[in-house]
Amino acid sequence: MALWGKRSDMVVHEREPFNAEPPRGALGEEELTPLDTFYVRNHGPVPALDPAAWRLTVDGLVERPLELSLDALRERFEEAEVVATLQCAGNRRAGLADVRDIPGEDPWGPGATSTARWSGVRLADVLAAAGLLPQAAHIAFAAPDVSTIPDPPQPYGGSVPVAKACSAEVLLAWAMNGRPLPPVHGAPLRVVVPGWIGARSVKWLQRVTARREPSDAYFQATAYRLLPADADPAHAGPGDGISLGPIALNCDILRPGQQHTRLPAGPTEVVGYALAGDDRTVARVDVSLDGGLTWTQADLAPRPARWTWQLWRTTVELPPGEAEITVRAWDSTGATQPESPAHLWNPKGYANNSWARLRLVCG
Ligand code: MTE
Ligand code: MO
Repeated sequence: MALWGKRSDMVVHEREPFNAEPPRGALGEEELTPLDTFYVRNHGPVPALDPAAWRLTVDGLVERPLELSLDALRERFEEAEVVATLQCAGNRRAGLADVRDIPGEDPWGPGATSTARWSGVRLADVLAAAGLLPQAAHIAFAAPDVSTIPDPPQPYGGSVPVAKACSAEVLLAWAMNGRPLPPVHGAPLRVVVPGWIGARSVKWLQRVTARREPSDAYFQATAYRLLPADADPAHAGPGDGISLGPIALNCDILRPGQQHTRLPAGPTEVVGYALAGDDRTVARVDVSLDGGLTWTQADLAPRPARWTWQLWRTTVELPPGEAEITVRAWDSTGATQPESPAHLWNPKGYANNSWARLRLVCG
């Protein structure tokens, strides 16, 4: 059965709250991810908000607190559009869970990554209208959905530093791929923070608060932080670990589809994505058939827009027997991805950007 308007072959990690990613192959078809294919990451039930009664509060370190209806947002501010890829910090967690168990977190594959054309207004314009005060260093976002996993249950929220919040690319979006924002993606209004972990793109936005400090919402202060490998996440408190912000350089293989697929030996087309965080770009994608001893370069498609992933493709000659395709990307600073998930393992399973590997049986 199609849930929340999604395609029937979504990999559903949880039904309530709904969490699902598209199957690998589905992502590589198009540069913009269709609405029925775009991944969904929810920490609590989807709130039912009445768009007519809904208001956005803008408060904190501003000269003029605002309360804006959707009509007021549309009338007072210039409409803006950004094509951007969202990626969850839990993307590819399955590769970390293979190294060591990660209790309580879903084993996402490479599909917690999707790209859309977002439209709405610039957060910078709304903050300017409210008169952002110079003491403001962080912009916090609050939403009404509540996650019952932490004890006590916690409403969703997060923040980004003022410099990112006031950049031209950060939107308050009411549309996705030219369609009204679907309820499961945050209707009536969500934040879109291109280049940063998906967790900062707060859905069902109700309040924007300018602060001196980052948000103290659970999902900013305690979750989405990189704990040391020997930490016990059940006892992690606010401020422990490293706060995740800009996403890490990453790539994965989207076709041929599944691990351990049987394929004829010989020339085979391999397709995947690569994505660099924040102000970096993907410079090169390398492919290896010998576990990384020697590499050839994949053809990198032009980046569809400033804040998006890039698809890449190459043809490899698969030998008979067992084969393993290994892929890594390089970014515009000359950095590349770490080889092994074993060295990245962390108790909540975030930010797995180790080399992508696909094992096949050929012949
Ligand atoms: N916003 C709210 N209010 N509640 C949430 O659970 N999940 C976050 C973010 N915004 C979340 C949220 C996370 S972790 C991610 S990765 C993205 O939304 C996912 O956006 P999507 O479901 O539209 O793909
Ligand atoms: Mo996420």
